[in-house]
Amino acid sequence: MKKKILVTYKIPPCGFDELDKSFEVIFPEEESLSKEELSMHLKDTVAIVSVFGHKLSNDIIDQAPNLKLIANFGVGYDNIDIPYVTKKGITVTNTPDPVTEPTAELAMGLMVAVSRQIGYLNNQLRKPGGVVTGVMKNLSTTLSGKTLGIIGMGAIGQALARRALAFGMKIVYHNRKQLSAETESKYMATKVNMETLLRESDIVSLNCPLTPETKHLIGAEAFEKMKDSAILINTARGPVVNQNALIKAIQNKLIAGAGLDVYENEPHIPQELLEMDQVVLTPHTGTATLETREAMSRLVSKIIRNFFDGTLTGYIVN
Ligand code: 8YV
Repeated sequence: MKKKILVTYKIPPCGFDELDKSFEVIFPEEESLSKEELSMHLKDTVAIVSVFGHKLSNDIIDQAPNLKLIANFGVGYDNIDIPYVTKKGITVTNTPDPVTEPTAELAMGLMVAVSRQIGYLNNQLRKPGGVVTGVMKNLSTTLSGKTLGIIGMGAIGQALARRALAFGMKIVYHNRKQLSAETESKYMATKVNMETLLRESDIVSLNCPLTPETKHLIGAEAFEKMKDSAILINTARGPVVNQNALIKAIQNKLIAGAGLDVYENEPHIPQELLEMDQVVLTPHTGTATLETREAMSRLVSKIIRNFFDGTLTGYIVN
């Protein structure tokens, strides 16, 4: 019997044909593997490819006594109960490299779209009556010369800083670790405490993982500290922000707007957000480009190959 690799959700097949012939790779025919398909294969499964947005339940893990590897298709792995699988001796990996640039690109896009009212004006123009033009109408805010506060200065935070620098922005950041002097000077970035970041930033961008420490990191208290002209950008994880507090903060004009790619209960987006002119929304598409999806597949399949031939270096998160 061949050892099985279960790809739980539809992803490009790139790279999987290079896996040793001793493996059988099971891809879903539809969007995802059904419960029945999972149960049929789990006994002989040595690796599972998991996808964000779909919790990999411990019940599935328990049905796979030979499972050695969970290769997550994505950088964030809060869809997996890491302490539980670690106790079972299962290795978990992620795919940080290919997601860095497209996620930073979307964060930059949301910053421009909210501050220059691209979303709002685009919507208005299509309505009967459209937009009234005039020199002192449709005024928005320029990013050049403004301060961007980046919370989480890992690879994605740094890729965003590089873009913001090109837009003429000043960069402050908050991060668990201090960056090297060389990295700080590359982005002309200054480490500040959370309070200073919230008070001084014109744009606050979340680029940190979701952990027990970052859950609801941005809530009512944070919005009180932010400038009333500030914009919040979230391309990280929805629960880093207290969504109800965000809605109230925008309604009460504590901040000026938001650009969001992630939500507290995905794929649900609250009606209040959908109706706000000061908000630009995308449905968790930070990495949703064809090139990125293919690169993620190539990396995930390479990780599986290297794990089983004993040459894997890096990518292990537990
Ligand atoms: C998703 C992401 O994994 O990398 C991450 O952490 O959130 C995304 O890239 C991807 O969209 C698949 O669901």
